[in-house]
Amino acid sequence: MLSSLTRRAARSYATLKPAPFGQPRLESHPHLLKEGEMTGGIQSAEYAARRARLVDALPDDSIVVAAAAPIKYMTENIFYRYRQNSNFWYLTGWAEHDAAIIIQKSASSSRGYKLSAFVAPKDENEELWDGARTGLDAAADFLGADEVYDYKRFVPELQRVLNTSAAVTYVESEGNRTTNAGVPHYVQRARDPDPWLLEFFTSPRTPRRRDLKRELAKLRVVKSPAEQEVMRAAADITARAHTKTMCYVQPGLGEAQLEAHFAYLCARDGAQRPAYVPVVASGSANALAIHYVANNALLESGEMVLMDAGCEYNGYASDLTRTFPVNGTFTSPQADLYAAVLSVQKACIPLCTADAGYNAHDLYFHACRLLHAELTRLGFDLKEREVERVLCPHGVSHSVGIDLHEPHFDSSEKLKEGMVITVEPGVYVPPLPQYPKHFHGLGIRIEDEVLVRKDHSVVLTLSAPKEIVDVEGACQDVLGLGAM
Ligand SMILES: [Mn+2]
Repeated sequence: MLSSLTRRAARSYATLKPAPFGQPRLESHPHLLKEGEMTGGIQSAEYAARRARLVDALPDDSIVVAAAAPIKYMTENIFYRYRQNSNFWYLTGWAEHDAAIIIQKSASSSRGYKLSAFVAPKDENEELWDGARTGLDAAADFLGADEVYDYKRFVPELQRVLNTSAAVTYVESEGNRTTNAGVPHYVQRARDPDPWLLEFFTSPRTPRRRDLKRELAKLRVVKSPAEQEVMRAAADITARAHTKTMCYVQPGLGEAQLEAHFAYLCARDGAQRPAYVPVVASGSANALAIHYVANNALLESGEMVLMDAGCEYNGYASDLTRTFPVNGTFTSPQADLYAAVLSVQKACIPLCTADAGYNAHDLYFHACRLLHAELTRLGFDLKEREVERVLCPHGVSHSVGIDLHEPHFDSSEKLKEGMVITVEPGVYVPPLPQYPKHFHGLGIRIEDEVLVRKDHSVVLTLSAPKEIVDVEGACQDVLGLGAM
């Protein structure tokens, strides 16, 4: 049901294009959303349930602060396509920037917490430039907030709340590999934040400040049934685009063309963006670099191409790697090495169940042990742990979700029902004299996304071929599927 407010807004804007809100809504985008959904595939009620579960797990009177990501700029005033902060998205489904929430756990509230939201107000002039905003009135309804304020009031209100309460406060420590954790962007941009607020965020030991990211990681690692369905759809789009890219591959094309072809197919099927910069690595120099993303070499007959690429769909990432022959047929050393990696990958997938009792570490060591045996069979003379040190130097599993690599994934925690993880053994043979010469320069990785169930595992990326005969068949397009 729509509240009268939403209905009124929808009615008064019904004839207007663009849509009346700052993100797709059933009223304006019935092709993207169903009744009750806040974002594609996820109900408003689920967002409320996530907040309630978070609050339940925290001490009495805790405060939670989460904010939208800032716009990022490529150059002076040229912005990148906006992507919402993952945790803010998880808690709200709100797609606009200049937004934040403060959640106060409170026994006196009937739902156990009070939710204050801060969003950009409607502004005819600015909306003329930047497109529609949802505004305060509709935000109260969409977010189920107790109070909604102009985003300008966020930092002053945060100061007031922190000043008047001694409760433990959960905030996201901003920063990543390139920026040190520290003062969040909203405090940096505020007019004159109180010096103690800067201190609150920068002091390394504030007993009152705790990391929201860690708390949410515990919830995010297990996917709800609705999340599983969105992730299945994301994986489907990605797997289909991989298959079609195999149909498209031929000598003389460039890695860049495969990347573009893949990106086009994902976008056409509804994905909003690539989940990461894809690896499209042909030939030895490229495939041996795990994070090769230059993607600017020409594909030569007789080589393989390793493509690690996935889309983001309705806020969830997908992750898939296939290695396939440029001319449609593996050479016999390529096929031998491919079969070795494939047998390891297939042996690991059934272990991704709650009942098996494995964690991601165990899976990695199990995969390395199997790979050691497979490679020995192929004539490699391997020292102990040489697979881990040289031939497969990366882990074989990580958690996937809103982020491609979900934060704070504990690889020593037993796999639980509802987790989505990757299984991605690889082998990369450097041209060293101790390895059989015919394998020199071959790099192969086979990666699927797996949903963990109690007593079985579900491969979400199922439709991308991985058996040799199927991969070759797709590259030769024997079924006449066509590259589109
Ligand atoms: Mn991966």
